[in-house]
Amino acid sequence: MKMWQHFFDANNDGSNDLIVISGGNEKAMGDPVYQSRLYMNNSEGEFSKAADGLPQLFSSGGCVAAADIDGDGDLDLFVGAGSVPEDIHCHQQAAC
Ligand SMILES: [Ca+2]
Ligand SMILES: [Ca+2]
Repeated sequence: MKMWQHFFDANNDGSNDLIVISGGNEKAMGDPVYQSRLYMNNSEGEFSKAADGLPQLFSSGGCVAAADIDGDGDLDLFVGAGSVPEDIHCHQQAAC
């Protein structure tokens, strides 16, 4: 299992928050272990996991970046997909 993290200001309060994504091929697609996590900074350097900060997506991640894609002044997230565990498993078998 691999993890990627990125600090960005999710709520535009001047303090960087943290997103952590997971990827790999140890678990099947749809496994909750692939759910990305968002940790909010309380402006004193203490982070707490946001209960409903991100949509439920149980797919293997491969990268994460933040930018204001739609130009509304708020940062948007791009989470790139990693490998598809079932595809890798298939390619490892001669009969695929
Ligand atoms: Ca913040
Ligand atoms: Ca935006």
